[in-house]
Amino acid sequence: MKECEIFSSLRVPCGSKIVVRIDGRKFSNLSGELGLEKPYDEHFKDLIILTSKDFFKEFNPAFIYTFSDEINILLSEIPFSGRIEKMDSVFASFIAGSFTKNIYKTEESVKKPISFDSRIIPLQKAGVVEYFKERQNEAWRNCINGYAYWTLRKEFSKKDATEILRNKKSNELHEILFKSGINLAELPAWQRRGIGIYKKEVIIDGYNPLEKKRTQSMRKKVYVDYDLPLFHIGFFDKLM
Ligand SMILES: Nc1nc2c(ncn2[C@@H]2O[C@H](COP(=O)(O)OP(=O)(O)O)[C@@H](O)[C@H]2O)c(=O)[nH]1
Ligand SMILES: [Mg+2]
Repeated sequence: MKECEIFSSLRVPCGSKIVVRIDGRKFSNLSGELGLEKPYDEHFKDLIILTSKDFFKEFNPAFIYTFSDEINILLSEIPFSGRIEKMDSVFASFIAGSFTKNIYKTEESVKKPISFDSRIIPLQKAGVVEYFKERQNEAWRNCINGYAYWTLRKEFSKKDATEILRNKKSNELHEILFKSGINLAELPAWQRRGIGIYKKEVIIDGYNPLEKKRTQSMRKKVYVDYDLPLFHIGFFDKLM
C-alpha cells in the first residue's frame, strides 16, 4: 500500500527560503472560553511567546513573528528532507502540544483539545521581507479593528458594530478611538507591530577562578523583541 501514500514525497522547492505559518483553530471560541481581555490579553500573549520559545529550542529557526493567534516561522534550514507532510504535521502538533502544556502550567484549563493549522510558504529572499511586511500590516489592521470593535461594542450590538466597522475608513476609526480616549500611536509596540523572537548577541559576565578575574564573553541568546521596528530589508539581513 506504500504506493497509495502519494503525498509523502511532496517536497519544498530546492533553494528557497521556507516560512511556516501556524494559526490557532477556532481561537475566537477559545478566547470566550478563557475569558480573555479584549482586544489584547497579556497572559494569552505570554502563552504564545512561551510556545514560540519552545519551538525555537527544538527547531532553532532563524526568526519567529507572532501576533494574535498566529505564529510565523522563518526556518534556518530545511528539516525532514523538505517533506511537506512531515513539516506541516510535526510543526502544528508541536505547537498545539506546547501551547497545551503551557496553559496547564497556569490555573487555566480547556474543555476541548486545542489545534493549529499549518502552511508552508516557499519564498526567495526578497519575498521573505515582503511576506513579513504583509503580516505586520495585518497585525496593524488587527490592532485598529480590535480596538475599534470593542469600543463600538460598548454602545452597539454585535451586528451594528460589525456593520459600522465595515463602512468606516481607517482615519474615521482613529477618530472614533481618539474620542473615547484611545490614541493608537501610544499603544504598546507589541500590539501595533507584533512580537519577534530571534537570537541576539548578549554579553555574559563571568569569573575566571584561575586568574581571579571577572570575564565577559559574547553569547547568542533567544531574545523576545516587544519593540519591533517596521520591517525593512536591513532587519532581515542579520537573520538570513
Ligand atoms: N480577547 C482576545 N482574543 C484574542 C486575542 N488574541 C487572539 N484572539 C482571538 O483569536 C482570534 C484569531 O483570529 P482567527 O484566526 O481569524 O479566528 P479563529 O478562526 O477563530 O481562530 C481573534 O478573532 C480573537 O477572537 C487576545 O489577546 N484577546
Ligand atoms: Mg485562528
